[in-house]
Amino acid sequence: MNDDIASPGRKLMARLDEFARFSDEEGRLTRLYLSNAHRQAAQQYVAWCREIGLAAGIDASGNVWARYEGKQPGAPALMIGSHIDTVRDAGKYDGNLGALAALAVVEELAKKGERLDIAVEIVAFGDEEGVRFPTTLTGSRAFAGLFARSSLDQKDADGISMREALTNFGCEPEAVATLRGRNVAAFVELHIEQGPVLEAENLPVGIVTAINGATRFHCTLRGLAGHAGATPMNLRQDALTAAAEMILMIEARARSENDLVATVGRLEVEPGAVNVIPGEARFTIDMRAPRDAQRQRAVNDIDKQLIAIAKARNVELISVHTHEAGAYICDPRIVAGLKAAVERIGKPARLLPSGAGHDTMIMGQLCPAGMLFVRCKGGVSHNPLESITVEDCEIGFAALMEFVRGFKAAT
Ligand code: HGY
Ligand code: MN
Ligand code: MN
Repeated sequence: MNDDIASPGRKLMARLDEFARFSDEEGRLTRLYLSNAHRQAAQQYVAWCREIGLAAGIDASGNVWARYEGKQPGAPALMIGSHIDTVRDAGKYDGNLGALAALAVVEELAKKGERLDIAVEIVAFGDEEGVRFPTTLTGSRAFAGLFARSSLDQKDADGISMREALTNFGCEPEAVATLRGRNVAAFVELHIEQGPVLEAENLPVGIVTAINGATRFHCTLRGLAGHAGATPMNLRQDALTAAAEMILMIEARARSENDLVATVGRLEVEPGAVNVIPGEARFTIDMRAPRDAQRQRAVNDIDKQLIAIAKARNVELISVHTHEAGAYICDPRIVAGLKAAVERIGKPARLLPSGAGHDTMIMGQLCPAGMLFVRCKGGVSHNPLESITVEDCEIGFAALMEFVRGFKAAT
């Protein structure tokens, strides 16, 4: 393996370390959509693009986008990239690896003065995780012309609307819905696997066949706050114990079928005093499955059982579906192209599905799309322990580079 620090894989790892300092929180990596950390990271990405002669810009939804022309100006583009927003207390590879790898690909081409039959466009999407606002995949939805204008009115935990946040970021909110990218022949995303399969089979990279669909809910339970000592158990309207029964029901429903997963990632309880019966509880549900019918059946079952438990416990339930993304079957031509590229660099080409959601599932509505996975240690992600080796980073980059060089736009 090339030990030269200038090797693209090593340089990419160094850049990922540098990029991780752009955070909204001291001592841990949290980079939310349209935050200061997002602004700093986006500006750094633009600066790195300009260093290699790319005219990069930040679009109306906060994505950074740049184009490296092919042999003929105006040629159809292969778009590569990923997201640069993160979850709270994140690892530094989820999303950022693919966004910076895309930059590294163009950097490699520019360094060699290499021009392809296609143009290469690179993108750093500003919001994929959907941590700040209830909706998610905002950057790629905007780029794919699938942005719902109503999302502009969604508010974050501080009551700031997406519209205000976009304006404060220097973007034009009303332009987001009309952002649709054009002349994109295909989209490919390099991303960490965020699961255990490649490591278990001792493989550095994999090719994604399909991406799980997802439904997110936000549930609010309103009971009656009361005295912890003076209120008999049979006269309580305890919002937290109602939430607890619902959360265990959700887990049991997900456990009842293969491939179905459900997570309650956030739970808030009011008023939160040791001697007060909780009057209000709020929690989120995230449900995923590889087949939309399977997920929809589970969502319908859970909707019904939430209502039944709320009724039995005499609490008010407000349940809102805040996000819906259908499962995406990666384009067979892209899958075949990625498989051939991995084999050309001499690595086994393992095909596997993605349990995690990605911008690719949205970009796949605009153009043929696919993904390359890189092994991550223990399959751990959405966690500061997330890590990849420089060797696997090098292999992931080489496979992406090989795909880009070999890509032919469908005529
Ligand atoms: O939640 C997901 O699947 C992705 O990491 N946003
Ligand atoms: Mn991601
Ligand atoms: Mn993620």
